[in-house]
Amino acid sequence: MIGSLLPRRSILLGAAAFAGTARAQRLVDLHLPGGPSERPTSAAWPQKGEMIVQRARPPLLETPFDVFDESVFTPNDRFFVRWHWGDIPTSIDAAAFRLNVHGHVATPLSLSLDELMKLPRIEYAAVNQCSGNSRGFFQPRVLGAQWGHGAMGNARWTGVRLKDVLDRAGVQPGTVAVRFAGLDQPLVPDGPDFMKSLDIDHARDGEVMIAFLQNGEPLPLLNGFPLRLVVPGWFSTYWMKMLSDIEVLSAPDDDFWMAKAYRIPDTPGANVQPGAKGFATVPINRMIPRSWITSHAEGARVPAGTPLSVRGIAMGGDAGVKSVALSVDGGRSWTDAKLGRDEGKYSFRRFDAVLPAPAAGDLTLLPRCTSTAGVTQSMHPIWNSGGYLRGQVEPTRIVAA
Ligand SMILES: Nc1nc2c(c(=O)[nH]1)N[C@H]1C(S)=C(S)[C@@H](COP(=O)(O)O)O[C@H]1N2
Ligand SMILES: [Mo]
Repeated sequence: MIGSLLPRRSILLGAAAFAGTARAQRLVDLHLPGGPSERPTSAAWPQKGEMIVQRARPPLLETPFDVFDESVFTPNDRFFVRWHWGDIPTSIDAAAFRLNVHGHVATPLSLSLDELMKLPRIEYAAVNQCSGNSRGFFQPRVLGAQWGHGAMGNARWTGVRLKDVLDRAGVQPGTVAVRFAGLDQPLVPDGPDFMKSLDIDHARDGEVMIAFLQNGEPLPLLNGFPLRLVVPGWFSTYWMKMLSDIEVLSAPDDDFWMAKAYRIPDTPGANVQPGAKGFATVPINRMIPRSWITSHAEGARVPAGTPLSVRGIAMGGDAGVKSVALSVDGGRSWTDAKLGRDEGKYSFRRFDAVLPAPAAGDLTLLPRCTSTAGVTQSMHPIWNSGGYLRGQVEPTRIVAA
C-alpha cells in the first residue's frame, strides 16, 4: 500500500541546505516599503526549485511571484515553506510512522499510513496562505518574517476526513476542541512545541482533511511529509505539517500557540491604530478575498496606445470568487474581468481582461475581488502588530511608453 502511493522513506535533507550555505541564484526585489527589499534565491533546498530565502534556519522559503502566472496550481517544488522551529526530522520512515489519536476518546488510536489510507478518500483544491503573507508591506513595519506576497500556494489535496479518524476513536461527550502537533521540535529546551487546535464542530465538519498527497504527489518533506492537516478557507497556521499527534480536549486549549500567539484584534477587519492597546483579541481564523496581477511585475513597461491585456489570480478566502474588477484610475471606474475555470471555492481562480489602450505615462493596475460570501476587498490598508490579514487591493505600477 505505502509503496504504491508514498515513498518508503522521505528524501534526506542536505545538511548544506539546513546550514544555509545554499548558493544564491539571483536577488529578487519584493518592493517592500521602509526596509531592505531584496532577497536572495536558492534552488538548493531538497525537493525545491528556485525559492526566495527569507530565513535559512528554520527554513522560510517564499514563492517567486512569477510562479503564480504560470498556473492556478502552485507546483510542489515551488510551494512556499514555513517552520517555527529548526529541529525538523530530516528523514521519515513511512513504514514506522504512526498517527496517534488520544485524549477525550473511547479508543486511543495509533494508525499506520496503510491503515489511514483505507479510509474513504476526499480531494479538493485549496489555498494555503500564511497568516503573515504580505507582512512586509505593513506600515509602520511590524516584527516577524517580512514576507512579500509569496507566502501562499494553491494545491489539489488528497487525503481522508479528519472526521472519519475522530469517529473511529470515538469522541466523548464534553469534547470542546481537537489539538494537533507534528514531528518538529523546539530547538531550545523551554521553547513551546508548535501545536494548534480547532473547535470540535470545525474539526468534525467533514471538510478538514488529513492530506497525504499534494497535487497528486506525496507531500514534499518541507511541506509536511507524510501527513498534514488541510483546513480549507483558514490560514495556514492550522495546517499542521508532519501531523503525528491528535489530542481530543475536554477543556479549551490554553497552550501558547492558541492563547498567546496568532491572535488578531477582535475589531472590524482586524484593524487597529498603531500603538493602540486594550482591545480584545481572538485566534486568527478565516481568510478574506485577495487578488493580484500576475501578468505584469512592478515597474514593467508596456506599449502606449495599444489595448492592454492583463491577467492575475484571485481567491475568495473562506468562500469562492464571485467576480474580479479592474481599475486604472485609482478606483473611480471598474471593468469586470473574465474569470477562468472554477476549480472549487477554496482554490485560486484565474482572471483576465483587456483594458483600453493606455496613454504614455505611469499606470497603476488595481484588481479587486468580491467573494461569493459578498465580501469585497477594501481600498484601504489595515494595521495590527502581528502583520496579519492583509487584504486590501494590491496596486501594480507599470509604465506605458
Ligand atoms: N509541524 C508544523 N506545522 C506547521 C508549522 C510548523 O512550524 N510546524 N507552521 C505552520 C505555518 S504558520 C504555516 S504558514 C504553514 C506553512 O506550510 P508550508 O510550509 O507547507 O507552506 O505550516 C503550518 N504548519
Ligand atoms: Mo504561517
